[in-house]
Amino acid sequence: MKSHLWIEEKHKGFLGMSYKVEEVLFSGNSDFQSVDIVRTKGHGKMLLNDGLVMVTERDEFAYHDMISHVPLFVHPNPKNVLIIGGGDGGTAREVLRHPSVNKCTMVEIDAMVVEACKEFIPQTSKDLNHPKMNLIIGDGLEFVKKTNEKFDLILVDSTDPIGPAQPLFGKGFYQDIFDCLNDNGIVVSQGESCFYEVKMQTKLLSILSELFPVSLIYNFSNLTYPGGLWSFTFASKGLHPLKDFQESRVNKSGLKFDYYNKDIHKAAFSLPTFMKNNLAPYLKG
Ligand code: AG3
Repeated sequence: MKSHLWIEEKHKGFLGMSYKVEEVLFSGNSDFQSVDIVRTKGHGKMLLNDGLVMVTERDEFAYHDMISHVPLFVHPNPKNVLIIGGGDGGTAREVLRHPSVNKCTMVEIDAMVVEACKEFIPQTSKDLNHPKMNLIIGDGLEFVKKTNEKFDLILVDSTDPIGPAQPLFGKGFYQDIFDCLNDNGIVVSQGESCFYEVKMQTKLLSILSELFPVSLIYNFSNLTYPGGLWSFTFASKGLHPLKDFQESRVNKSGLKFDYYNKDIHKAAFSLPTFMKNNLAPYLKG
């Protein structure tokens, strides 16, 4: 049946972004959050957690290209990758395209997100059963505290810092991340809106800059996160995202991307002046 519904993400009590819904595919409440998948008229299928847009088929490529290929092309030989969160599977899908990666562990707290995406959004979830995948339903915070495994790359693919993801923006978590990264390891994290979340970005970067010799932030734009322009933080034990970027590797890889390319890789680290001014004390490397 054709629906007459619109869905609206309400952001911070002062902004609404609404989308015409053609069909509600899934609605559930997990132990952690509400999980909805709807088919929209303009953006394909859309996943929302607690009413916030996580993924749409139309623009997820921008986010998933930029969280993964930037660090994967900076690290000279990424083999062991850890994703915290990322239940929709889009980040894993991109990581697994790099042949150097021989294991991709993903620790997602919410089984309902994984199951619902497997059923309704194969575009992002299609590789979650890949033989190189080690999918753990569990708490990422606990995992990095307890694991003895070392990773070349950790990608923190979280929701906003409210609800279950809140501790993923704290110092204890990043200390544990530091400890389970290899000597030339990199951590890239979902870094929120540079317009609406200045405080959060400042806090996250100040934590990263206390722990890591390199702490930077880069931007990409998409359609469905509030404000459109969005950020990832980049922190490492030494590798620099521009100085250690061998751009010829991108073409040599033979991989094709709809958002990422060697020019956007470099441009993404050029920041608007207001961001430089806000974040200057914490940009290192
Ligand atoms: N992670 C969520 C990014 C933040 C979206 N925020 C919002 N709509 N208010 C996306 C997960 C993709 N794998």
